[in-house]
Amino acid sequence: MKEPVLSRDSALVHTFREAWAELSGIGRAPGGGYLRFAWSPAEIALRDWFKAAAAARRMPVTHDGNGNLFATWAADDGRSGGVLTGSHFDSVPHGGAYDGPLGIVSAFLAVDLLRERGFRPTRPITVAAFAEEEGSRFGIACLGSRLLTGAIDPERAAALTDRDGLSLGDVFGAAPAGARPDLVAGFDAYIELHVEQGRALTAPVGVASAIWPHGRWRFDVEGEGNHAGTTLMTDRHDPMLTYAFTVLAANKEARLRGAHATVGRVEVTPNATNAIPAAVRGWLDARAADGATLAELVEAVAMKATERAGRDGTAIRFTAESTTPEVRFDEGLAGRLADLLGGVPILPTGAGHDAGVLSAHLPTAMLFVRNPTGVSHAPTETATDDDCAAGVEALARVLEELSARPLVDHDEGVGAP
Ligand code: HGY
Ligand code: MN
Ligand code: MN
Repeated sequence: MKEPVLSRDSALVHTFREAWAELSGIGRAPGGGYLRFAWSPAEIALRDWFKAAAAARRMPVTHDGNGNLFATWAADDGRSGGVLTGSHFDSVPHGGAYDGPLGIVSAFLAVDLLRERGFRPTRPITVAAFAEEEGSRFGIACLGSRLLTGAIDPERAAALTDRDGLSLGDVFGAAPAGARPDLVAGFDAYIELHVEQGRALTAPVGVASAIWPHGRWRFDVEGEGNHAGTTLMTDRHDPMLTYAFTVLAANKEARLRGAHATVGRVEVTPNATNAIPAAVRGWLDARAADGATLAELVEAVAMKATERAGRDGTAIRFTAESTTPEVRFDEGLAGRLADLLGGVPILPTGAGHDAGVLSAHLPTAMLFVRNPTGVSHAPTETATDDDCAAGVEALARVLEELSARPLVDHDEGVGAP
């Protein structure tokens, strides 16, 4: 793979390193990685960083009533529209440093780079921080961008509760604003830079072609709580057996289909060493290259788990909590950006992003920054400063291109020539 013509000048690497250091201590978890749940003190500190970074660049900050923040570099002639870029601050529990924040820090640094080069936007450039992308607190992935685009009802969102029973409405003090078509329609395009979350990208920067369809299915297994020591084995209705079988079935059915599945979260009632559980609740994360395979995978797991429950004398129920259809990014835009960046790779991802939600509403593209180990959603997630600087350079070029030669000319409301 030829290395793309992206400057890796040491000044930019140094600038990135300095900016990155401002965030790297925020939300660091004692057990490793980061704890940056939406609206937790750590994520609020990152929101404060966002506001300070915007103020330092004379970029007014607005919000959409759904927890999403926007900082805008206005066009000299006051024109509206323009390019939206950004990502999210929130993390999975003990997640890595780069998943999300890299896209926001890179966006502000790209603005700096363009200003240093004397660029003046003919269309605004807006940096966004989307709320609750991981769904680690309220269970729905991309909650902020789904609210913004009307992909989830604000009343339903307000009723979502976290593991302490606090609802989004409690956090917000009211129902979120919900769909803001006025805001979304104002942008010409959305560009999200994100650390790659697999090992497929072998160049410093790549462009996304698609996001695999994926989702989260909660499964509740009801059994019969009893004494761990005195209950005869033949008298037991142990939901942990059905749960364990479901986990193994998910792994097997995914491998059979070249799909991905795991159960990373479980709750046991009463969760006591010397009691047969009364109930076990697990969450299946399943993903596949196409929707039909994903549906078949989940169907197969549910069927086998239900058969097993019959044998265990338990009952199992599956509930889809958060599903995301396949996203195929605009091929023309992806190709145009890959060419602009010197012929960088174009590749799909199995990870969900706010870009996946926005892509249903405006021309959207993603830039990936190489992840040398492919590890993500874990403390050891990493990217080199060199590659991150190449990402800033790439994003600056893309923003300049799309701000100077917009995809949609709001004045005439037609596609750019
Ligand atoms: O879970 C995902 O795919 C993303 O990292 N939120
Ligand atoms: Mn993530
Ligand atoms: Mn992410």
